[in-house]
Amino acid sequence: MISLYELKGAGGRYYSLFSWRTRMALAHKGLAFESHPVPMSDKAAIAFSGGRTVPIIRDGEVVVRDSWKIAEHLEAAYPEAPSLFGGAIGHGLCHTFNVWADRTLVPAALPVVVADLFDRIDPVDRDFFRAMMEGFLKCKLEDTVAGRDKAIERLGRTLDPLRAVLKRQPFVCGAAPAYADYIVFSVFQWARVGTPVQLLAGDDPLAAWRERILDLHSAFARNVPVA
Ligand SMILES: N[C@@H](CCC(=O)N[C@@H](CS)C(=O)NCC(=O)O)C(=O)O
Repeated sequence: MISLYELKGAGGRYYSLFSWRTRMALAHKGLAFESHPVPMSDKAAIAFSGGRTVPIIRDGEVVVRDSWKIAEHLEAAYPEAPSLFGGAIGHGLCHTFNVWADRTLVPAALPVVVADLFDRIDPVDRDFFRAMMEGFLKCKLEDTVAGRDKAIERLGRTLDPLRAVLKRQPFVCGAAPAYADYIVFSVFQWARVGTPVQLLAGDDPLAAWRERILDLHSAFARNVPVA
């Protein structure tokens, strides 16, 4: 069975944004996995990977770190299972989309989620998490609360092209979901696990899409501890 190393949250929460991409990719491929939650500050626990971040998978003898590389590994190693990319062009386009999401969507969501998420991480990680996030944000975690409404507006504008797409087709990838859907979903699931703040209005096409993703693979992502 594949082992997935991911972040350990309080109350059994799985709060690693990038690991949600891997979780959904594994579910999409129909691959069983065993979760190994590790505190964010425990770098010794993941030293075998040669890096300092999760997700990491161990698939037999193979260790792969980085959610994008893991998706590529799963697509290459399990070609008979449902495709994540839909061929070579889809693979290249999805890589572009992954970089866009990491550089645009994730930073736009961070100030919305981070203060509440702090209360839901493993308590042993408090100092580590605060130092890292305050380094990214260049402000105290608590200062993000006052600016949250503006940050939600900014995130909404970032999501606007996706909203337009989802008015015309049910999934980011078209008629059926695949990895690009999970890239976007990872941000919403991170928010769902990390904060009670609602990012979307009920009539937003993105809200209906999120419900469709939550229903996938026997409601795999719906039935987890949330904020
Ligand atoms: N590009 C990497 C990013 C991974 C990443 O930043 N993971 C976070 C958790 S979601 C992490 O392990 N952070 C711990 C740290 O930076 O020390 C990927 O896609 O896997």
